[in-house]
Amino acid sequence: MRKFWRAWIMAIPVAILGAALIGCSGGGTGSGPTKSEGGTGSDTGTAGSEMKAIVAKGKATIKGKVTYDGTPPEATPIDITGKTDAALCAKEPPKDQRWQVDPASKGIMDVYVWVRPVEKNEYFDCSAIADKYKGEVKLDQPVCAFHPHGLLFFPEYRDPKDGKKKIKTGQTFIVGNEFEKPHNTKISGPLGFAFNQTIEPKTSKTVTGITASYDTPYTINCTIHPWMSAYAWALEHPYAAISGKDGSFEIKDVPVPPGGKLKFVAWHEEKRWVFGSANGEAITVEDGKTVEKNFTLKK
Ligand SMILES: [Cu+2]
Repeated sequence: MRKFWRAWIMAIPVAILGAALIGCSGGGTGSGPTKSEGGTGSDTGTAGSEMKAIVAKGKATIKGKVTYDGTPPEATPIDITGKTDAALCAKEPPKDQRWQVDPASKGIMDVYVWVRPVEKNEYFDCSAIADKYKGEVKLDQPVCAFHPHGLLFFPEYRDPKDGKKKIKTGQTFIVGNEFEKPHNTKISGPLGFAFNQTIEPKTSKTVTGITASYDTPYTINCTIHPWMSAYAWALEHPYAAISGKDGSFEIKDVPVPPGGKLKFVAWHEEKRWVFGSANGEAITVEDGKTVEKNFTLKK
């Protein structure tokens, strides 16, 4: 199972991962500027309404599995004949990563799941846990594909004293290049975010200015090797996960609001919103309990 924190594990050296922390991450094959996902406008639409921190009544776990409905598609090789660095890139033959389905389990990898409060003016108070996420999230390019293909960020959280303000967690995003040739990483994201820089061989760069959004992912490409793609979601809390090879995911320590109602959201790079919109669908959680949330997708 690849959890939320897969990315953290690679990047955050030690402390954080010992206990059952919560994770975050996001991914896709997009090209060109990231467009709005047709979300809720909640990222910017809070002006005027007071933001309320949820007073949690315990912690729940949400786990489940995303499986392919029908005969799983095979990962299609991408023909890079004649493309820049084709011979070197062939060390890791590129494949279309939009549908990564495990033939045995039919599990779908790199589906993003997270929770959000029912009301747009509500938020989770992450002030007590934010420190755990201070480390690095690293995106590697050992050959001509991004590793991992999907990332989650927890860059900032809402100020418990004034929910309209966001406080940085201190998490940093590093793009590395272990390949013997340059990559040129192009990232677009929420609020017109743009990063477009060459990463020379055996070097890395820090990407700054990542902000949380329930509506818009980060789309990551390489302008030198245009088949390369990755996605990332950055959220204002860490209650998220990315499905692993067998399609399974687990979100731990989900704050239980009074009444237990939350929204469960899922996103796939080609299908986009699995439950209709960035609002997801209703889910009920209970302190100390695990909710099973299984669902299917098909092309
Ligand atoms: Cu590249």
